[in-house]
Amino acid sequence: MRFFHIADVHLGAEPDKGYPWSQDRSREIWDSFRRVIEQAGRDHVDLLLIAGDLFHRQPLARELKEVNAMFSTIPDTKIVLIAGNHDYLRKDSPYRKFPWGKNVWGLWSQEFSHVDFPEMGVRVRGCSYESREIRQPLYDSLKKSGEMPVEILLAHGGDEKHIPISRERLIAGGFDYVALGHIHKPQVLLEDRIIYPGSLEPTEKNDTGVHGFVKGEIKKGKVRTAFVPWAVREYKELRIPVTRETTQYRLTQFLQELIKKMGEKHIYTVLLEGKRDPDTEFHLNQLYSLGNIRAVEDQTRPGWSLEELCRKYKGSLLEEYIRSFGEKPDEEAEKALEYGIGALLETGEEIL
Ligand SMILES: [Mn+2]
Repeated sequence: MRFFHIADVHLGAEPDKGYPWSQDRSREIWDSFRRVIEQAGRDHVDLLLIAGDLFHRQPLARELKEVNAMFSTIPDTKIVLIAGNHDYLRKDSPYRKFPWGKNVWGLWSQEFSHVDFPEMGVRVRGCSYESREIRQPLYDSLKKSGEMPVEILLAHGGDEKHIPISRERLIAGGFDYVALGHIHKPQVLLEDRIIYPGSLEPTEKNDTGVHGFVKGEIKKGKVRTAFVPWAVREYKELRIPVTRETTQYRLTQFLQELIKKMGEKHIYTVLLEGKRDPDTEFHLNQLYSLGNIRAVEDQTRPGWSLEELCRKYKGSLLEEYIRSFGEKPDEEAEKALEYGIGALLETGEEIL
């Protein structure tokens, strides 16, 4: 028996609203989802598990129609889904009354329920969110029933406000596989057994790293899984080392080449680090056009030459101040020293 396990697709999300690539991202999230369905068809997957937050917010009826149409293209694949905290089952949720296709099962209740597939010897158990938050650790006391050869738990949560999860208790539950959702970074709690695939596509800047889904096979009660990288893009952080020699021009060149090397489709947060020439001021605005750049943060510190300063301001308060830190100040002291130098220089030469 072969399965795909996806989670946190967040259809309808508009990542990085206001940025030039935001609309593309909205579309890419839908595309990525459609491509998984197509892949499931090509791979003759028996079971597609969707572990909550398929939608970023309440789904619209016409969006469910779209999703259901995609599902109908893989009639031999059984699809089981639950609602997460983002697409929770409101009283009027279209999830409840939508006429799903024959191969689709929604566990539309906050009470646990299950669906059995006798031909596969598989039971899938789970529950949906009926509100934005569930603070009770609902999965803690859940146990495999023993009524079916293979039992899968479809679960969504793992933080304080969204069904807190205890790894030990999940393991003790004895399920053959726990298909988790909610945490956007892929995470294996127990190899081949209890897994967060992470969000299919990253949906915000903190979703750094690779994204995709889990594929698995259950043979004679033994589960084997593999992570499938799938997302079109990644959020990446670029740390740019700056020295006293770094000019605006060189910074621009360096960043341009780096983005080319790392991939121009990715979305970047740029951090400037190190010690710059105290006289240099970087024009951060000019860097944004070099790629999909969300933010540029200048964390550089002025690289004073203490000797030079002492020479230039000989006999002054500034020299006295610098000398007071001794030959080799530690890192803390050095920061204080730099801060002090900056402040003294700013107050003006007349008092120095
Ligand atoms: Mn969630």
